[in-house]
Amino acid sequence: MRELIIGGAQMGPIQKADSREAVVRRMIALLDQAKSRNCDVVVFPELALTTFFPRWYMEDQAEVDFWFEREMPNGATEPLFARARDYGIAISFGYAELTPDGRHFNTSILTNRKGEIVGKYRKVHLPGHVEYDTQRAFQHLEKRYFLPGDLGFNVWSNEGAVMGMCICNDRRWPETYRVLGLKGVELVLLGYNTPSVNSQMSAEGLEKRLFHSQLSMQAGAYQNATWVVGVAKAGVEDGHPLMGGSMIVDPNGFVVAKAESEDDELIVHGCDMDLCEFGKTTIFDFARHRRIEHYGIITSQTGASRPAD
Ligand code: CDV
Repeated sequence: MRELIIGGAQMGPIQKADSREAVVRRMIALLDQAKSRNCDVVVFPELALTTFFPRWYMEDQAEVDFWFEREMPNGATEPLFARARDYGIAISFGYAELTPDGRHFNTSILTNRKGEIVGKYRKVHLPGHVEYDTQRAFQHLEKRYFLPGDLGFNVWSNEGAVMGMCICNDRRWPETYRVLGLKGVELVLLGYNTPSVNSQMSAEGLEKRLFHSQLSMQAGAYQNATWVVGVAKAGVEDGHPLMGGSMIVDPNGFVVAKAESEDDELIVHGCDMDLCEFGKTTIFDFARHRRIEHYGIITSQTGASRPAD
């Protein structure tokens, strides 16, 4: 048995006016709870330090850059790293990254129990659009503010498990989990900010949004025999509702812990990494069963082609 007690630290809304320091105080309070429940690893949401700013259309690059971190840790986040280090808890959280050479990414990091950053991931599947879209109920401008991630889907041997990360929209793509699965992942850590209503279809509301999120994570977990921890930033940010539904999914695809609120809430489960072994050595023993001679189209083609009528 290789048990890690995992905490999913769902966060309630962050308003535009909230400072990084105030948000970090909330993250530390969640870490305090995690310590009292003996957590080994705590996962925070995508863009955990700020409001989900890609909903706002901005033309002034200085205004955009306000939402980005130039280094990690930095003055605002150092207290979070210090508390995690004191507690001996590994953490993962998302933030907007501005590199020294001026590139912008939607990023997440992973630390070990000593508070050292051992892994970095930059979001690959950026949803949304580049220009203001009058057809949408609200904007989703990730394609305007971020570059697609350039680091690929990696895993790290960390604190006794093979850990990988992805971010929000990545969780809907089977390619994400399969690449991680091919690298032996046992624990996928991901955060998300998912609007409660589809900006392009008002009939797609909370129930369907929660269903799609859960469906994606359950499928990814089962088909790759891995634990998946998905953590929301939820609630109403400056009038814009984000769904909750943070959950921990086991390597059989079962949900073993789930958030009930749309606020700061810690979900906890003792996750045995050895539970991954059965699926990885039987039905999803990739070495024995995958037929790569038929999969080439997956990496050579993006859009779907249809047969001629
Ligand atoms: N932050 C996200 O990536 N959100 C998307 C929304 C736009 C669908 C998601 O996949 O949840």
